[in-house]
Amino acid sequence: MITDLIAREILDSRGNPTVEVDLYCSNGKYYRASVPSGASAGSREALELRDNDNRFHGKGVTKAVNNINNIIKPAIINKKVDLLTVDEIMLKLDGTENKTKLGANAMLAVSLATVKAAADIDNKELWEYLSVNKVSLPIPMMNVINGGAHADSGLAIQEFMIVPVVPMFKERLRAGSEIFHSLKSLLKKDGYHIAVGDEGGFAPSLSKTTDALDYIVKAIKDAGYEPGKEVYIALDVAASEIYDKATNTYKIDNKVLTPREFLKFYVEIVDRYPILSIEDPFDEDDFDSLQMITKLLGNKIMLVGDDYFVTNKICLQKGISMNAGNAIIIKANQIGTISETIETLVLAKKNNYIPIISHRSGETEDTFISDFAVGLNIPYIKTGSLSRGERIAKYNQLLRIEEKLLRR
Ligand code: 2PG
Ligand code: MG
Repeated sequence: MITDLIAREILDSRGNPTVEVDLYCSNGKYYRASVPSGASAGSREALELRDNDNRFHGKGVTKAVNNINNIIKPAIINKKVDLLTVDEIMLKLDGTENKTKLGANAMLAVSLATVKAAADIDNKELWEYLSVNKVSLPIPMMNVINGGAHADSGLAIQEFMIVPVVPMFKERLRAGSEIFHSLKSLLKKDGYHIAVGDEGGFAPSLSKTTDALDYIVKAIKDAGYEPGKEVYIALDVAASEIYDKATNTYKIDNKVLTPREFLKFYVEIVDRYPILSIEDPFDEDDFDSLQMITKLLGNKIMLVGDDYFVTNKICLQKGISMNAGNAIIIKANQIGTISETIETLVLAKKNNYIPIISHRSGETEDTFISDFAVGLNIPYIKTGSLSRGERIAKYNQLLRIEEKLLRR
């Protein structure tokens, strides 16, 4: 039984406030969870409730914290420690389409803590508790060069990721680290800054997409791996951030491209580089262009919807009905509860959309997504670069889970 719930305002990896809760149960223990926050958030995401007052430049979350302490808590005290029960109570209490009453940040913190508690009460590891049948370690998509809204590198594309597909998670992580350090040496040698962006990737002042891609290919080779065989490249364009609605154009590489020209650009780079996936290639409202690129490149690479689908069944259903995209980013805070996140995941799998579990650019030390990836057999995980504690925490948790699985 749930006996108490305490919410508080903590800071995320960018130093902005976010929500943390401790959920107390009748076994005398408490379970802690905290929620992440995006910078390039999709406009259809559930509401992240912020105070918008004079504290923390308006980013305080005391309203969300108070909603937990004053509205959610009395409704779940003495209830069973059960995800569906708790989520249902919160969804009823909120009663809005976009979680505008309670805030998705408030709801997710409680939802997360509830699953953690339920797993422990069941004497299971979180990944084990979440598992349906098959479990697996995900392939990491590691964001080694940051651009867009995550860094002031000058690069239009938000994320340049390396994707080591070698067997064993441990070896994938090793490859990532080795390539990250090779890349650091290469950039340093050429006189670029090696400071890192929000997700721990480098933010060199490169202005051309292909320059960043060339550096990555070189770094993969320098570290002793074969590009296009052992290690691939993934991009998150987060195109809504470089889109100009008035002219229906995109700003990239000091050029202004129409959707058609942008499509041609994608075809060219996919031809030239070992690219495995492209996320949010066009503005989040332009499903037609997503449909077009899926038709053109869908049998070769993953076309991933993040801002397009926002982990929302209805948005994903639109993509499915149009054959727009063939993969989906799963971020629990886009929708607000774990049970809805699982529903969207199930819908994606049923329709052969490849799921990719993801962190946010503003993170905490919570490693829930690592367990979620393994337990729900999600093939890919995006959780940043090979630096910054909040990113590494997720990778380290995956190492521990792999070790445990090997000993079984
Ligand atoms: C994304 C994410 C995470 P943000 O766009 O995929 O990398 O960024 O959390 O800023 O939306
Ligand atoms: Mg994205």
